[in-house]
Amino acid sequence: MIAKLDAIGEQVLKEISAAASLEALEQVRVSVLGKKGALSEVLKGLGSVGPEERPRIGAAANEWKRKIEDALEVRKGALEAAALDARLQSERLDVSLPSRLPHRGTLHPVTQATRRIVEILARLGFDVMTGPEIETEFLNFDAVNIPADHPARDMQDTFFMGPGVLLRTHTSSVQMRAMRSQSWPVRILCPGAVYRCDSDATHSPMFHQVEGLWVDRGVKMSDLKGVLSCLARELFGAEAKIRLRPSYFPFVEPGAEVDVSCFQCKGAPKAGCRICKGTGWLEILGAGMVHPRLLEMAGFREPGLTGFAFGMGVERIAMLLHEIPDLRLMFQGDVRFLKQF
Ligand code: 2U9
Repeated sequence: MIAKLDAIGEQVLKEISAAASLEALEQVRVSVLGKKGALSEVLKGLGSVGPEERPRIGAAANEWKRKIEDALEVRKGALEAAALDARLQSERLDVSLPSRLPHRGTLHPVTQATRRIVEILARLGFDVMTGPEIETEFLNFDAVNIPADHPARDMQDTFFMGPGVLLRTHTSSVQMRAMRSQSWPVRILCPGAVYRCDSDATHSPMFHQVEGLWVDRGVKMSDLKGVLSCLARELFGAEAKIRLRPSYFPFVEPGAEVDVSCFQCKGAPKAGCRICKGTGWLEILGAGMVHPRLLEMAGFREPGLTGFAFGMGVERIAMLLHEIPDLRLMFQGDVRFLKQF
């Protein structure tokens, strides 16, 4: 019986060291130590052995059981370590690979154009002022010479928020706030969003303006022309010229629409020019000498005080600068469009 035990033991130790996986090892364990395992079967036959033999055989069986359990434990540890090694190898990371760069945003063309206009005019001494987008009807209309029932109110379809309160239709209200809260001279720029109930290929219910105002003793139309030519040259190139065409804006008298020479045609208008449509000129803003009624509304009564003002739509300027064909592209937030600027 001892010889049988030894044969089983030796065989099992070989099988243990040959087991190539944890599952195979478990099968070996069950085949020898399980209820119907080889060692258990031998021990079941112990009853037929004489009492003097039994302790010796029992001790030998226990000895083999212990040896087998130790061998199983050692092999299990080795197989687990090998499995861990294989996993680490397969999940190996190359920590020296460069990381993915975060997507870099760009400034919206309207923001870029606003900043450029402000930067140019700030060099001429204009200070930037901002004000509320929700405005009183008084400051948006009455105080800038657009009284109730005046046809000019129809030029700007208005979003009313409540009686006497509206979304500003221009930043003129900020210019008026500035004049009413400070003394002359005033030399300011008012950039910001404005709202008009209007929407098609060339109009948006929200757009951006930059308005400028210079009030001092003896400010003349020629000062206006000088400031605007400088702005045009800086924005559109050193050869850019401007021209003024008489026009009506309630805030100014006289008023003018201002054109810049086409930067594509460069002084020699071409019939098929896609930018100026062959006219040689591009309308960029409106301007004029501040209406005496506005100076009065601001409480500026000093004799000899005059001023000029101008206003422009920034989307229009950005569209001209970048040859953007449709205003609506400005408001769609399409990254494929925005990342071009
Ligand atoms: C005060 C005094 C004068 C602002 C002015 C314009 C002419 C003008 C338009 C251009 C295109 C608006 O964006 S647009 O639709 N603006 O033509 N704006 S003079 O004059 C002022 C404003 C406030 C106190």
